[in-house]
Amino acid sequence: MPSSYNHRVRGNRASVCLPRTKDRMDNITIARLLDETAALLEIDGADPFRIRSYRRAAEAVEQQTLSLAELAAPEADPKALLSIAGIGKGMAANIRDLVATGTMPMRDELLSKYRPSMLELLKLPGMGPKTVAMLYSATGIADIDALEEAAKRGDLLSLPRMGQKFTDKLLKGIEDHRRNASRFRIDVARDHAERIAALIRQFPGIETITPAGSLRRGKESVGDLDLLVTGPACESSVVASAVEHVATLPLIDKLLARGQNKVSFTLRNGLQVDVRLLPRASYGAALQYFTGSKHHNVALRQRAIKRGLTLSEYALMRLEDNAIVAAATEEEIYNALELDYIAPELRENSGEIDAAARHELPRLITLHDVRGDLHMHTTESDGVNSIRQMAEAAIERGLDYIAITDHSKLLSMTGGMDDKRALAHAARIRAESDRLAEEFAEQRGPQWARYRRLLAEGAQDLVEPGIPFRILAGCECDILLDGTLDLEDDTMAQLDVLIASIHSGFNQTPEEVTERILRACENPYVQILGHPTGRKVLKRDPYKVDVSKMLTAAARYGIAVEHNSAPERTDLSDLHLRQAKELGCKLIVNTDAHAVEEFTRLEYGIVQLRRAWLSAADLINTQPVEAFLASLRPRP
Ligand code: DGT
Ligand code: CA
Ligand code: CA
Ligand code: ZN
Repeated sequence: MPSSYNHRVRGNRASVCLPRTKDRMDNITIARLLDETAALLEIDGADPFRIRSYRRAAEAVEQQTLSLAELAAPEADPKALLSIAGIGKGMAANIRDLVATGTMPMRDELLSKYRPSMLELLKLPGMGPKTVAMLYSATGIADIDALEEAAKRGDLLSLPRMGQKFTDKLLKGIEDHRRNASRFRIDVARDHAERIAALIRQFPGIETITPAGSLRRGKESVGDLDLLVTGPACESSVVASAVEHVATLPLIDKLLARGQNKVSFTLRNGLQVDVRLLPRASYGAALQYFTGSKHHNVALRQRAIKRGLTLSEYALMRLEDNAIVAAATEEEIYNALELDYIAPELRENSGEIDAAARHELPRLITLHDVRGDLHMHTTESDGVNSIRQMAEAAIERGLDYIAITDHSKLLSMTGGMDDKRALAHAARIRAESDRLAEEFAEQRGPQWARYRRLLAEGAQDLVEPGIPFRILAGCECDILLDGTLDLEDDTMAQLDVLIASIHSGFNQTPEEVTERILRACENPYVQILGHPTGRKVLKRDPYKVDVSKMLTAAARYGIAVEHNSAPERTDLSDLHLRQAKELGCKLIVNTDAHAVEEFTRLEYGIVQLRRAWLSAADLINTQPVEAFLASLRPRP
């Protein structure tokens, strides 16, 4: 997935570089203060958009090579700050305050009520902003260590709603949090990789930046970032000044190491980054080596040795005379070892080398194979866009059909629908679908608009839109604690697509939750199991469901199992996905988008499917809409 960053950087390349003044506040300090303010606002339960504007500003600031303190100085052009993307009027005023006084009024006010370390507490189960604030005012506890001590001493038991059960759950949550604290989710890691790549690319003579390591292999979380850089500026005779550029990037928090062609540093959030600058001639060997995994590399080196070769981060060489056999590209290296090219997602030493030798690697699914997205929300429940907006965004992304699946009534905080509303919503969805079909027939509307635009842009292999885009009427219906469903059978019978999901009762025993899901599967109207394990990456363990039993039941009833692409979910691990395929489950990959922007999540789902060796044919929403509908569990 995350391929090389070859694109041109847009934006704030400075024409005049102002000198940095030592005693002025540096960018990273400003970014830290803005980020801290975002944390305090979050504890205060502020509007998410407001919180995000501080986080965005912090990112924009640390991305700047110009000194913000200079730009915010009283003598500077007042427009200078505003020219930075992500900084508006209000934020510019905040930054001026920070630079002039070291703080700003709102931050001071928040700091009189909270501590920034309380943000960590929000990451624990059962700890929302209100609880965290109550805890602090009652006990002064503001960080995880203090909370753990208090919980172990039994000090929390006297506080409202914090009984023994809560305390036990909390202690387990603290343990999990500690274990996961040093890892970062794939989407977070990728955002950082892109931001760093944009900065590195500002140096002339750098052509390609590729994230290697676990990020390139598509693991759902990564320990650190491994960025490989090449271009004329990376040839060994000149690499020193490019290394200097990387070692002085504005977003570096701590510089850990700096070698001839390697720089290691950490970002403010603790993420470690290893950057290696490499000559073109050995880029492929380095890419192969630093992509890993370690086990894949060990097996590959053994294969090399059997052929009288030796494989290193510099080249594949002949043992007898050190002649280079391959080094510039990974393809050459794999081919010289008599292997088909192995996609990074497969490099876990789980049979990929044998399969590559026998030319039996699967043709892995790609983003473009997906034709329909069957799980998304609109303003009818907790989404932020309309039916029409979701459809237009899906068309823009090249999809052929979607299902709108708002929540059912159990999730009252999301505005979930009762039977009557579900049917009325379905009627509106179908009306919108019909409207699109009419527009299509008259050669107007979003499908034709997109086609004409791409045509004008000179797109290759463009085909005229063949059939009208379809919006299917669905619902994400809650599975109640006892395994019954939140809508009447008669209602479900009138929908095109029915997803059944669990959003409650996470404390059920393994037997209870397994029984609950099996019972739901017996309902003949259930067609798709939504986010079937309920895990939250690095945050919440899956429900204690017996996954084998669940998948077996789904296969027996012809229920499709959803792989949810939200990067915090990606519900089914690669192992579960492989198991699902072996058991003959129908699989479906969805975005669960709550906003048009969230369609881009699909790639995080796809990358896990690839890690599970899956092809387009292993998913049912890679089919055209009629075939897809025919693949769903038939209605009684
Ligand atoms: P992570 O960062 O924990 O999510 O996982 P990786 O796979 O990115 O591991 P990392 O960052 O330690 O190393 C990146 C790649 O470099 C790794 O996948 C394989 C290669 N590599 C690093 N150290 C060694 C080593 O000592 N032996 C071998 N064979 N390969 C190594
Ligand atoms: Ca790594
Ligand atoms: Ca590393
Ligand atoms: Zn959903």
